[in-house]
Amino acid sequence: MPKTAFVTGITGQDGSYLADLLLSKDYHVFGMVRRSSTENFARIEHIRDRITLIQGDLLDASSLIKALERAKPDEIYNLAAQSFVPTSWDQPILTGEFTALGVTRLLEAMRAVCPDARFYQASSSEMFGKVREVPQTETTPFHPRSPYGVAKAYGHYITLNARESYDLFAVSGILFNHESPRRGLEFVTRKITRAAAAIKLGLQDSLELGNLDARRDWGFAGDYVDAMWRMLQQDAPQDYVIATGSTHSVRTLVNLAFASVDVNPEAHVRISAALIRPAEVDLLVGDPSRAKRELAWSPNTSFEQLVEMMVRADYDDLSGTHLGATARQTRTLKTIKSRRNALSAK
Ligand code: NAP
Ligand code: G4F
Repeated sequence: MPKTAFVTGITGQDGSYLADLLLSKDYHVFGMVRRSSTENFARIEHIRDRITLIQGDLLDASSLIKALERAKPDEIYNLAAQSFVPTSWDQPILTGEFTALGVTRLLEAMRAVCPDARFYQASSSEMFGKVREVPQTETTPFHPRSPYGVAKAYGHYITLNARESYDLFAVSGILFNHESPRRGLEFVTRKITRAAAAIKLGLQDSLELGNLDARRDWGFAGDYVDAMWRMLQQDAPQDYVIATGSTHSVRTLVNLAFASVDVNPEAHVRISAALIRPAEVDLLVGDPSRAKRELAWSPNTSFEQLVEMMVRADYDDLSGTHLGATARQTRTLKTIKSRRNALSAK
C-alpha cells in the first residue's frame, strides 16, 4: 500500500527535492501552498501533475486542520518557514509567527486530526549560533544569534515537547546549510555561483558581499532530504544532526566558484557594510556520526562538486543552454520592454 506524505514548504528548495524523492518511492504527495496572486511553482513544475496541492498557511490553524483532514497523511514534513536570516531582523514578529508558532499550529492540527502520523521538523544549525563546542552534535547547547535562530530553537523544543507530552512520533533534523541549483538567489552560495556565471558571460560586472570570513558546513540539498525521510522510517523517534563534517569560509567559496569559470574574483568582488549582520554565526561544522550510525546516511556530494554543479547550472541557465525559469523570466521581461519601447517610438 503506497504511503501518503504531507509536505509544507513544497515550493521551496528542500520541499521540491523531498517531493522528487517521495515520488520515486511511490508516495502519494500532498503539498501545502500559500495563496498568491502569481503562482510560485517553478521548483515543482516538473512534477506538478504527480502531486496534489492544497492551499494553506502556517498562520491559519483552521487551514492546517482542513489540509490534514483531506490528505490523511502517514508522514508530515514541516519545511515551511521564513528561512532567510537577514529578513528575521527586519521582520522578527512575522518570523516568530511562521518559523516558531507555525510549528505548534501544525503539531496541534496533527494531534487533533492524525495523531498516529509521523512528524518531521526542519530544525537548523543556526540554533547553535555562537557555538559552545566544535564540531556541533545533538547535545551541543544552543545559543542562537538571530530572530530566525531563536524561532527555530522554539520549533525544535516544541517538537521535542510534543514527543514527550503526547507520545507523538515527532522528530527534528538539525540540518546544516545545504544548497543546490534550486537554492534561493539571496543565499550566499547561489548569489556567488550566479554572479560568477553572469560575470563570465558579461551580464554582470561586480558582486557585493558581506562577511567573507564566516565558515559554514555546506552540503547538497538532494542528499539531505534523504536523511529527513530516513528519520521517519526509524523504530523510535530521535533527533539527528545532518552535516558533512567539513567547514569552509565564504572566501573559499568565492575563490572556488570564480576559478571554475576562470575569472579573477579580486577584480569583481566588493565588500558592502550593509551586508554585515548585526550578530554573526562565525563557524558551523556538524558531527553527523549519529546519522551515519543509526540512519546509514552519509553525504554523497563534496563541497567542490556542489560548487561546480551550481556554477554550471547558473551558467547554462543564463547562457540559455538549458533555458531555466529565471533566464526565461529575464528574457520575457526584456522582450516586453523592447516591444514597449518600439510602440512608444511609433
Ligand atoms: P525555502 O526555499 O526558503 O522555502 C521555504 C518554504 O516555506 C517555501 O515553500 C515558502 O512558500 C514556505 N512558507 C513560508 N512561509 C509560509 C507560511 N506562512 N505558510 C506556508 N508556507 C510558507 O527554504 P529551504 O531552504 O527549502 O528550507 C526548508 C526548511 O528547512 C525551512 O524551514 C528552513 O528554515 C529549514 N532549514 C534550511 C536549511 C538550508 O540550508 N536550506 C538548513 C536548516 C534548516 P512560498 O514559496 O510561498 O514563499
Ligand atoms: O547563505 P546564508 O544567507 O545562510 P545562513 O545565514 O547560514 O542560513 C542558511 O542556513 C541555515 C542553516 O545553518 C538555515 F537554517 C537558514 O534557513 C539558511 O538556509 O549566509 C551564509 C554566510 C553568513 O555568515 C553570511 O554573513 O554567508 C555570509 N555572507 C557574506 N556575504 C552572506 C553574504 N550571506 C548572504 N546571504 N549574502 C551575502 O551577500
